[in-house]
Amino acid sequence: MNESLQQFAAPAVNGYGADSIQVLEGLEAVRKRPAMYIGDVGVKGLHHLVYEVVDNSIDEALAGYCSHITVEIYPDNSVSVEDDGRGIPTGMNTKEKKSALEMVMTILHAGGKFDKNTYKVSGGLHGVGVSCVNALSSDLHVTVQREGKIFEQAYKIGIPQYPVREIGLSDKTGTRVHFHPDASIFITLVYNRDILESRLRELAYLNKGVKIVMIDRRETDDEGTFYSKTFYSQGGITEFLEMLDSNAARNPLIPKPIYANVLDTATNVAVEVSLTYNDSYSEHIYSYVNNINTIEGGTHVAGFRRALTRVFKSYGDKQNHFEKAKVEIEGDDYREGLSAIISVKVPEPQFEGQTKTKLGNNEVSGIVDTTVAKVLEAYLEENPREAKNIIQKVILAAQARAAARKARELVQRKSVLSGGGLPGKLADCSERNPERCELYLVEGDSAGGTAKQGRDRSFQAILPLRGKILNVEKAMEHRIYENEEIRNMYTALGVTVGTAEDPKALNLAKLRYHKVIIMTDADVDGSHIATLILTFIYRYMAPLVEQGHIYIAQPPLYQVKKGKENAYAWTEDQRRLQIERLAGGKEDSVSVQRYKGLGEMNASQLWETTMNPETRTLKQVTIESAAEADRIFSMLMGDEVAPRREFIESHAKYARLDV
Ligand code: 0RA
Repeated sequence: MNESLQQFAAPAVNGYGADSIQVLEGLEAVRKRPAMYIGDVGVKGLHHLVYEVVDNSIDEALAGYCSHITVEIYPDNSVSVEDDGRGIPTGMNTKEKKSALEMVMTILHAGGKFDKNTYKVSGGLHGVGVSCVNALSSDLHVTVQREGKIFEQAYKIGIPQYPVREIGLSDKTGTRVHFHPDASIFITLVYNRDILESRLRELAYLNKGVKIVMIDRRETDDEGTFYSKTFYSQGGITEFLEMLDSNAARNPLIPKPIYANVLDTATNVAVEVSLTYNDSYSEHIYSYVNNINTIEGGTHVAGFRRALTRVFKSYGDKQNHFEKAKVEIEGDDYREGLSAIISVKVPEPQFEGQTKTKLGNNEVSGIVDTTVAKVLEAYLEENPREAKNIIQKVILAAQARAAARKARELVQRKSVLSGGGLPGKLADCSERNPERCELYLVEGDSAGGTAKQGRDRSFQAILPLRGKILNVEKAMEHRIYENEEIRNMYTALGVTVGTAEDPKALNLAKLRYHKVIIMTDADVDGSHIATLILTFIYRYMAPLVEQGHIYIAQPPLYQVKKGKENAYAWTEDQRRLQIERLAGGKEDSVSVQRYKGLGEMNASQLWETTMNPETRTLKQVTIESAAEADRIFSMLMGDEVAPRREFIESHAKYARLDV
């Protein structure tokens, strides 16, 4: 992985001077520390390569020159991205004595130098542009159609194999990049179509009018046609919002979302907002900056909230609605049942925060505030019936909040009064140092029983959860604090709600376990339960996720046995390999047991495969994976939770916990 580029460079860059040494140093930096540029070298980084190239095409679309993008996955897991934009410029740069195309493909950050006056979605989060993809590809081939001609250049680990050359004539324009991720860099090379599709779908909604076609050449139907899907939205974020709410079975309180779309000419900041109210009890604000999901929010979200609160407060006060209802309204009350998408395009975004997904640009806050306030005021003025529906919802929220506070206080008092009395169902461990303690959240009493027998009781505690825990998406807040399983989780964890500064903040000072491991069956029901638990934790105990305390256990799917020898498999491939190993591939001389549930394993099997830190695999849930899963699946998939869990797991950081 760290081969010196110079070593390969000599024959390929013959005749190049000092500049090319700099280029090589740049590319070598990317190959030495790929994670710095694309996040990681696992599933996530692999997919990031595609986003990086697609983002460049999206930039062309935002500049107004591109309307079609085609992404193809090939059987060798190489990927091509083709667009009908202007094509990367191919002319010679007199100073560098190189084609602009070669510079864009080989110099970090070179892309922007040719085309300044547009937003760049590319180069956003980790991005350094397509040159970074080039550096991390064993082979890359680019074709440009421009000025009546077709040009090409090929590279290996970023190094040009020949100067840019003309290979034909064309009356079209556009760019096609075909790359093979480098096997010596990436842990995995297999593209997951679902992950790519959810991003492409999102991009189509965020950039209305752009048609994105995805072709998977690894799969054909009976007629030999490749799998393909088209993502296209005319309605943009409004359609996105309606789809999210309807998939999550949230019913709108107003017939059409309220929509704003404004370009601030002084700063070139573009604001697009769509918002609606529904009959749910939670708030769903999805925010984007240059097509990047800003899960930590930032100035655009702050401006949006401020405008919303101010306009509704002033409207409700003016009409004496709040006075009549005799309730004190707080900021949160204006956002119960709110669903909104805020998408801003900012020329030079400043990203802050733990995951670098929080917008810092101060000027954006005022621009969003003004835009939203103006549209909202006009809407309330012109739609009194809808306005009344929303105000009534706000009043109900305020009343429910008072009830929730009482329930929350009950939770707190209980744990104080009972002197930290632990739930009866908890089988605690003997170790008292939280750093060494683990809590398994296990579905059902029977699996809980097996886990209790199988565990190492010195440091592993078991909390069985009964059946399906409350769906926090659909329940009012006070019901959540009243729910027994949820209360058990708070008490077992030693976590309370409310600090001196914030009555809703999570107090982790007395956290009793540093690893909280969700262990459920690997079937649909188990997935549902794992997802409900995760949704609850994400929405009510996010700091636990942020601080890396949440994990998902990985029970095996198969046991392969021959005589006294016995092995476990987590995937089909592993199952085949084990049969091969134990019996030379003959499935009938071996016994293969398919585990459907944790209950089918005995205590020692469960320990050996799933709980023993020496042999188990755990997946750590990161805040990005939790937020992304929440965003994509509470919504895109509605009640279908199996793919949701699969998504969380594929995005969760792989953690082998002998560390
Ligand atoms: C630099 C300048 C121009 C376009 C591009 C880059 C460009 C890059 C990519 C990457 C994938 N597709 C792309 N399409 C365009 C502007 C060219 C001009 O002014 O004609």
